[in-house]
Amino acid sequence: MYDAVCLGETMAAFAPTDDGPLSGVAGFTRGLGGAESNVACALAAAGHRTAWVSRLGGDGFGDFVRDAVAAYGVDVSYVVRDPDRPTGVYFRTAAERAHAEGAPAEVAYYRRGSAASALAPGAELPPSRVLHLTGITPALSPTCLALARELTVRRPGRPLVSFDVNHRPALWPAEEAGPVLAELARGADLVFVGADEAAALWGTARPEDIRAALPGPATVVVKQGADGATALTARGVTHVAAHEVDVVAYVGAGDAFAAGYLDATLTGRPAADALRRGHDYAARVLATAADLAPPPGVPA
Ligand code: KDG
Repeated sequence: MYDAVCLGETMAAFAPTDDGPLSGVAGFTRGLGGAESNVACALAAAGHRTAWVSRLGGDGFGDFVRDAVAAYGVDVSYVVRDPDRPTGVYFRTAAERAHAEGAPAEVAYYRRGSAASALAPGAELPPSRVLHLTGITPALSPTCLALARELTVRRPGRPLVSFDVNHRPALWPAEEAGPVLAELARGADLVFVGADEAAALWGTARPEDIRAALPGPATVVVKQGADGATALTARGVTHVAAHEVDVVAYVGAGDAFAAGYLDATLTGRPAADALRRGHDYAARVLATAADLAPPPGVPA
């Protein structure tokens, strides 16, 4: 029995070595780009028995992603290699510096038809205490959407289903994503959502209104950026302020927050501790350019 199983696509992610728009950036550094595997890596690094379930191409990027995730102590034996499809790839600009110049961050995905987009109902998942999913998977293909629906059906004996809404406007517009992500969130036991993304998807950033829009999950955690985070559980409402951080890059911070919250939940801690641990994990990632903290024993 695993403590956590995380399912979703991981790409070879290319972060720029220079500022500016994609058209002008000449150099990139390769890393891991996968919200769910980021959570798996952080939980494994914290000592939890963790597996990542996905599909990768038979290419060199697939080898890189598999080995880089495994280096955190995550079991990658449930990852299927598909020789007929590529591993997804994405490039991004230096988001925060681009924002400072008033330009939006650019993300260029090369993932349509990727090996992971062929994930489908019936995927083999080992038994676990927690199953972590995100709203990225249903945006990848009709079969990925069907799998997300299958995994969020309430049935006796299922793991605690954790769902990070993770709306990606580059994959689908809010009008299309909103109802689907609400449906999937209602089938989960623990939902993470940013106040800003809830506003874009469902027209409200107020934690109580988001909770009312998502009847079903036992717990809804609303991330409010520098204002902290609020957990709405069956026992009540808990708010914990965020740490003050000199932000280097936001990418990966939401995944780190979810991992911290899940780490505390797996060890039986109450919501206030889980929120605090979420902030602790997020702060470490916010203070670096990387999407996730390095594997244990490797300097940042
Ligand atoms: O969550 C941080 C990145 O790793 C993530 O955005 C990449 O999974 C990703 C996606 O699909 O956008």
